[in-house]
Amino acid sequence: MSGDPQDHYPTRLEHPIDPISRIEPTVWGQESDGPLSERDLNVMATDGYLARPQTLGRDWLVPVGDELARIGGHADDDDPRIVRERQGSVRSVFEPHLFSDVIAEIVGLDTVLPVARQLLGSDVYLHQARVNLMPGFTGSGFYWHSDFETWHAEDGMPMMRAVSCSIALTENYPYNGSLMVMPGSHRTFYSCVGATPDRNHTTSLVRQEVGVPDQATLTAMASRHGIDQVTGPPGTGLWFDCNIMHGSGSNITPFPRSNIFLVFNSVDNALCQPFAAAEPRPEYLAARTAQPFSVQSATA
Ligand code: 6CS
Ligand code: FE
Repeated sequence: MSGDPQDHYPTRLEHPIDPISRIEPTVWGQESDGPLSERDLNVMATDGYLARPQTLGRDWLVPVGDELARIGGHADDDDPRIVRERQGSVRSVFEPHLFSDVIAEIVGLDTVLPVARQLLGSDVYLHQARVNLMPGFTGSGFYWHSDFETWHAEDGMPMMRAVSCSIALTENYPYNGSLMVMPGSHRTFYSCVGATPDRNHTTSLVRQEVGVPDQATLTAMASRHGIDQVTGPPGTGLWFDCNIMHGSGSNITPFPRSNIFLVFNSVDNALCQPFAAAEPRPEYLAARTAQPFSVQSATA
């Protein structure tokens, strides 16, 4: 489409191409712009992720846990924002901030919104928000992927200027499906082979099959970057760059793993037409209005 930005990160191709070096910085702001220290900013720039304990203080954990149980328990089957596991349990609920005042309030906390603004060096808005409920015994994981690959291909996100904040509501052990990341992988874009099927999002949120690197590429990436597993107590906020390679295993333990997952995008990185899909995904997966997020807009 004329006027749309150039595609620096071609993907969903017929044939493999070499990895592409990232153009944009990971950290756009400075120490004086917000709560993160110089050291935090350096960790984020180098590793592509940063864990911050007490993103949600102790007082929040019980009310938020109750809220998630309520959201999961009242899931309406006709609502496309509810994504279920194949065996029926609720896996993800999108746009929870629009029907839960508690979740909307969390987005505006001093430990959340100013961090997003500092990392992206601008006003931000919510590109996507969800709660992920990985129950004990039956929770299934997420295969290796870069979020940006999907947001670029299917949502038309032009640049790498987005960051996710995953707030743990339960203890993340090494054995209950906690997140695995490849530190430093965010500085390279690994194009994927295979065209996007129509209405891909109706299956990809349970099991992603296109937009994932092949096994040889993942093997090379893992030997180059290594794999870190992110564990921690409830309330921990994990910030991770939009392009970091990550995934999680399934959860056969009795211990559930649930989190609130907020994706912030810079208002200067508004979506355009998808780069590798016929139609943009629905608004509840990818907001198309880049209005700066403010605490008032959350509670209005
Ligand atoms: O679809 C999304 O927006 C996110 N979910 C998955 C399973 N993969 C890509 C991206 O992280
Ligand atoms: Fe992801």
